[in-house]
Amino acid sequence: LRAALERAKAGGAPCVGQWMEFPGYTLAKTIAGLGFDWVLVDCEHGNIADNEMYLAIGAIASSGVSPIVRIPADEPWMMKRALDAGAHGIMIPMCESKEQAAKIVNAMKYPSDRWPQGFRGSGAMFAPANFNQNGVQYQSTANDNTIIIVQIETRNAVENVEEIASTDGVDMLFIGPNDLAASLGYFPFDHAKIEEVQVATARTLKACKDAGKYAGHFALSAEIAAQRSKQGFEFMNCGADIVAVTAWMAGEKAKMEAL
Ligand code: 3PY
Repeated sequence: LRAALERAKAGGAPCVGQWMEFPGYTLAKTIAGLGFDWVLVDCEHGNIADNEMYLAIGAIASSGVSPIVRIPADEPWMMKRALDAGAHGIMIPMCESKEQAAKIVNAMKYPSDRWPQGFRGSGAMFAPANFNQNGVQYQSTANDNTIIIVQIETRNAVENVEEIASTDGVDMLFIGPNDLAASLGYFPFDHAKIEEVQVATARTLKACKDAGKYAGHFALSAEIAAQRSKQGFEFMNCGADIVAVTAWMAGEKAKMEAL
């Protein structure tokens, strides 16, 4: 995942993925088989319980694609479950301060000289296989290999965004535009048209660039993803399974009705 992010940062193709809201090994395998850089398993808003998260991660990683898990909340035990299952990256919703970001980082780092405050527990039984490593290799490289993504999606987060971006160990700030719009007092789905949301978005992007961190943005189509890539974001999805299913099926239904 880091290599794909570095490619994007160097001006190459953006680091692009898809969003999974449905559970299912075969679904994860099918999406990953399309050849994205990553597939995100959404345990915040998706219908994906713990065991299904394990299955999806295995399906994605075995296709040579990076599994990322969005956990439901900033809880160290949830980070541990997703890391131990073999996630290559973890996304944490609603990060609002440098203190919170630092706590998140410490929860995801094994204690080491570099990370003396790290408190991730040893015992990743299944993660090594999802990195094509043995247990020793995994434990000695996980601190460097695992990408930590915090979401910027509230007014408080934007007010503290430079400090959050400067937090050691945070790899990426990822804008959740719907929550951000809601937090700023607007209707979520209109975010692209709202000046205040776009000002907050630009401020977040600049904070990432100034701190040398990756910048990510949620996108539900290739058109939106391309706009964000042009703006300077390195990482974005270009859809979600639930959107693909409903949009395509509704379209076919409409065509049948028009016959
Ligand atoms: C948002 O748009 O708020 C997100 O977090 C994307 O799911």
